[in-house]
Amino acid sequence: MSVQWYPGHMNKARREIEEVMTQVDIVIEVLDARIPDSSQNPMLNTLRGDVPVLRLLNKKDLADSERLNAWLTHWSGHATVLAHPFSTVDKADVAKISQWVGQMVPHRGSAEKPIRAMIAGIPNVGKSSLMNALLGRRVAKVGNEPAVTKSQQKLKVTNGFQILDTPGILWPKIENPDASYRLAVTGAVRDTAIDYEDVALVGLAFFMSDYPNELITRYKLKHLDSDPYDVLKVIGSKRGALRSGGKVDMHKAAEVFLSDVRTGAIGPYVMETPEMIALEEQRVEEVKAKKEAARLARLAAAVPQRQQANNVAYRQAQAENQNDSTDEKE
Ligand SMILES: Nc1nc2c(ncn2[C@@H]2O[C@H](COP(=O)(O)OP(=O)(O)OP(=O)(O)O)[C@@H](O)[C@H]2O)c(=O)[nH]1
Ligand SMILES: [Mg+2]
Repeated sequence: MSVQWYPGHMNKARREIEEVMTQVDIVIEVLDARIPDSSQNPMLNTLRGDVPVLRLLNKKDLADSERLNAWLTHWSGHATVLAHPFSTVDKADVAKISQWVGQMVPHRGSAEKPIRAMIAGIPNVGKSSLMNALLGRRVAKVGNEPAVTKSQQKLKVTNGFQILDTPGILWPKIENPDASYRLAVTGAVRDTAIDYEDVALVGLAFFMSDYPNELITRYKLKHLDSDPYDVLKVIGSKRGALRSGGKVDMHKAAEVFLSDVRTGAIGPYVMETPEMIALEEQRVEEVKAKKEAARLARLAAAVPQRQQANNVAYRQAQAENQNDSTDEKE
């Protein structure tokens, strides 16, 4: 099972990004620091081509800095990629953007040749918040849900620096099912496109294995059951997610838990490590290879069947021809 969400407005946004890419000097890709790999849009990477990218691992205030640093080390050494932990509410971070951008696009930055930067990324990562922070006023609508921005918006930060805000986009098929769930857990997928309980259980299983103490502290648990379903039930009962009759409302419990995860109420976390992603990618490749082998086997099996069918049809046609010539003689 996996989560997929690619509504029509994202396809349109993708086309518009493609159209303006040739007039862009740098892409500022806003990532979610809690999912450094899964929040990278492979489609954006393809559209970008050789255009340099500044990757901002935004919402660093919600992220576990140790795990985040492992990603920075993992990415270091790429000439066209610069990555920094970031927060749109950290004024010092925002002030560094023009320096980082200038470092990557040294040949521009004057009034005549301003640096043209495109802010892009998956939904709900803080692209519009970044635009507002850079301009020091509210020019773009911000909201704690995906797909708040629906069209592009270009503004001048200074005489030497222009930015373009774009709608958050995902891609038509998220191949790694685990990654698709992490995107849903952190809030990049619209709630109507997911099964709340499923997503909460995946999120809970992650916290149980990687951050059990934070979970115990947040929900004042005496111990941690081994089944996420049981843990979610306890969380629901402790947080008043009840139906009439006192039974736990699992949907409400899932809402409470996911809201805590998304706002960082449980504590800072990062859901993925480079090693884990490498393993998952290997698994995706294996599944793909198995599917391809099964497809080829089906094709191979179909050939003799088709040949047999052709032979029967040939014999029938021959028999009919013979009958016709016998009829003619008579
Ligand atoms: N904790 C935290 N929240 C942030 C940060 N930056 C942005 N946010 C929040 O993230 C949510 C999404 O912000 P937006 O700026 O609307 O995100 P977006 O990427 O433009 O979203 P779409 O337009 O829907 O693609 C809002 O609730 C912001 O307040 C940050 O550095 N830390
Ligand atoms: Mg936006």
